[in-house]
Amino acid sequence: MKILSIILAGGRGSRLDILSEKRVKPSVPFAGKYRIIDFTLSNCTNSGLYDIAILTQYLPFSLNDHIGSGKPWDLDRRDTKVTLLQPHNEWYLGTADSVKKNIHYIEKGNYDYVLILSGDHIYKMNYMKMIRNHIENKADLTIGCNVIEPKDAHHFGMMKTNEELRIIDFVEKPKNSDLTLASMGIYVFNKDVLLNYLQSMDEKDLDFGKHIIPKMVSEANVFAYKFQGYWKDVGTYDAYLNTNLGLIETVDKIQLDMYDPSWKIYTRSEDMPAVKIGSKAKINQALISNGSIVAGEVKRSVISPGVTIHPLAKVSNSVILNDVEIKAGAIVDNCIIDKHTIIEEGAMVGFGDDYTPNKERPDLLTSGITVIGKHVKVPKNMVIGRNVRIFGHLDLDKEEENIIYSGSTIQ
Ligand code: ADQ
Ligand code: ADP
Repeated sequence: MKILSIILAGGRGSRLDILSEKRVKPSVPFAGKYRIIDFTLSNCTNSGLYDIAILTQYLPFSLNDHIGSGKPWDLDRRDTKVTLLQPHNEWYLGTADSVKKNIHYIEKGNYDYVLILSGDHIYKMNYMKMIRNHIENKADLTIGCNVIEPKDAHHFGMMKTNEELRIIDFVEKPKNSDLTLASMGIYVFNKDVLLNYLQSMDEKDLDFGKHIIPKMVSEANVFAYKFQGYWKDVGTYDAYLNTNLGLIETVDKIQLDMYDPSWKIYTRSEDMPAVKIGSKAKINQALISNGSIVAGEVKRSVISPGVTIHPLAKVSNSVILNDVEIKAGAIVDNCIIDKHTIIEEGAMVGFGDDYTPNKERPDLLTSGITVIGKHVKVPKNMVIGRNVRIFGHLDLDKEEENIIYSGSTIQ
């Protein structure tokens, strides 16, 4: 039985604008030392699936660099491989279009089944169980699904099944729906059936959810496979911060156990020294990654590799990405700070009780999270309020008052 796993990793992740400005969403760092795609990739290899193609599109540099030869996932042996497929002349349009544009790759591999996955979610799942279920049902297509609240139905492909879990109705992102069974965007196809549909449908923006699945539901054997574990889309800052902070929960409350030796999540790690903790450091509920130095205070936060937190600096309720430096006396609360940023002495970031919604994206940043992009230098004693977004640059001369008010966006 020969199975190709295709990970769709071309999505823009536009609601994480600052974090995905220079990298695709699957490449966004997560849980200290990982990237979002590590979960899907590790699920593949933990399920015994070692033939993987990753479809990339926008900003592939960070992802290419991360995946490399695939060594951390054991994908660089003679009989295992990971291939990054990028568009040549034309951009991919819909999700199925991206697969269609690589049809030659699927054809030449002599596969029986094709597993299509998204590189955007945080979860641990044994795909082999779903593939076995697909074979038992003699299905043409099996869709991984999860139960959600009807109020969230407009984000998902929603389905109705009969008692045997055969899908009898499927609507992509319905405006109003009382259905609760949502597609996870995980598909097992019989290879020939997939190729047939890709070749015979000529929508320019060919999409699985919009075109292929509804058509197949009306004319082929399409089944649902219910996944019952933790499955999270970290596509908004709220979800990103809370899912990261959820990893710190105590054993009785934890929803995603990263310490389970039977289902390890693998990643590419740089060689870095052990974490160093200073004599006056205070650390309470935190993940601290290799190469970091903590001399100040860290509370309820996730700290990526190579971060330095100087004496008397305080970091709370935050996610701090690689190589950030937080200098003496600086305070950081309820923030997401991207790589290589420096918070100078005495600066206060995520400060005050003013939760003014962010002017640019009031729908997305109303929960007080302040987000600072890569390579920003926050000057000494500057005060930055809540719901602030700072893209990659801060023009010091203009900030005469040394204060950035809650709800501001600095491009
Ligand atoms: P969405 O989450 O809206 O719905 P979509 O934006 O189509 O999915 O992206 C799915 C995956 O494909 C993501 O991993 C994304 O990165 C990637 N992707 C998107 N466009 C791409 C392109 N042109 N080339 C390569 N990769 C691309 C889908 C289904 C719903 C289902 C949800 C579950 O359509 O039915 O409920 O996923 O999250
Ligand atoms: P991330 O913050 O996601 O880790 P990095 O900035 O570390 O991304 O970049 C990852 C890799 O991509 C590095 O090898 C870097 O040199 C390369 N890279 C980033 N941007 C570009 C670009 N515009 N052109 C070419 N390579 C790039």
